[in-house]
Amino acid sequence: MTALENRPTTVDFDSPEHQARLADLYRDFEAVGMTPLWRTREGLMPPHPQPKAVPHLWRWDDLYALAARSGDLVPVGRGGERRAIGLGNPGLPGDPYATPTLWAAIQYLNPREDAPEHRHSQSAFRFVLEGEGVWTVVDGDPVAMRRGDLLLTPGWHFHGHQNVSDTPMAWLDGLDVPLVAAVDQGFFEFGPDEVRDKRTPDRSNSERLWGGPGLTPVAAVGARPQSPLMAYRWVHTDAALTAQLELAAEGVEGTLVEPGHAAIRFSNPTTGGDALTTMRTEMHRLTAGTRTRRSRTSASSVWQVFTGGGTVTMDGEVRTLGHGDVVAVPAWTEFSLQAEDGLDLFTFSDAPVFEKLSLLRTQVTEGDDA
Ligand code: GTQ
Ligand code: FE2
Repeated sequence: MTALENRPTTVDFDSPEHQARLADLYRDFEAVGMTPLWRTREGLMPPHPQPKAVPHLWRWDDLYALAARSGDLVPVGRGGERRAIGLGNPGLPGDPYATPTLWAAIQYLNPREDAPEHRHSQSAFRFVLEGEGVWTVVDGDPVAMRRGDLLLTPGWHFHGHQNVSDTPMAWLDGLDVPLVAAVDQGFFEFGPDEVRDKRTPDRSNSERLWGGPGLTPVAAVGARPQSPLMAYRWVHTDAALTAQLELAAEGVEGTLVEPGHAAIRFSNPTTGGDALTTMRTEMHRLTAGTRTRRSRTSASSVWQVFTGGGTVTMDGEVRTLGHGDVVAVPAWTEFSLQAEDGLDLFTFSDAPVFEKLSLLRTQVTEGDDA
């Protein structure tokens, strides 16, 4: 007799005998590491993202004051490598991560202090809210760090930082640390203990080679996954944003610039795509009184106010924004910005990862509930 023929034609699912056999089955599933989908589907396949991370805001005054205190108390050296303090999302307790994919930290260097060279598979950038006097040396190329600049350290490039000035300097670091950890792709190597190149040029070699607008060196033609340009200077960013707003105000057709909202993306000059493979970096400018439409995206992001003030609304909750404040925006959070006077913001996100995987979704919700 086959098992099929042996099967009862009617099953009484409520019978104590059936319930006992079912309990045995679930126990035996567990013993061999099997999990039935019918008992877990809603956790595994929710209708939309349900992040553990929560919308959160850190005040610059708190970040800077605490970083400065660590400057008095904690040396920088081999092992710890950096005086960088990660911003931990309260929805991700135990992990110093701003979102499940993004590390955001304030890094602080005292006058005449060096942070030793190393390299890692994680990609990094620095955004400078204020100050100057530090050069970050990327694969032997000293790159000046000044207010409003974005400096790249793509994955596996050696880098160390040196403060050659008589004042401390602090900046925002962004890395893909949590993403790389989650997928077991972390590699790390020490470099020389001393930063190798003590020169402090105004322009890095990477800018001399790649810094002409739309000008590709013919000897280096060809797509590269990561940007070969290590510095995006505030004079250029500022001029581009100003020009966008002027064009929009003049009513010039075909610019696609939204009135009152200019934005630039820091791009890889060899492809036109994102400067880094795992993180999107942008600068936004809202004119006084401008409010962005409410929207959500499956990317998670971090924002830092560069200049000006206003408010951010996340899932209906309004928070004021001031100089240097940092905001974490989890996936699928309904988000909008409002400028009071003018508002310049730097932002980074994990969007390029999900774009490449055909997972990225974005939705304008403004009007849905109006
Ligand atoms: O500056 O090299 O915030 O390696 C975290 C890890 C900064 C850095 C961080 C790092 C760095
Ligand atoms: Fe590093």
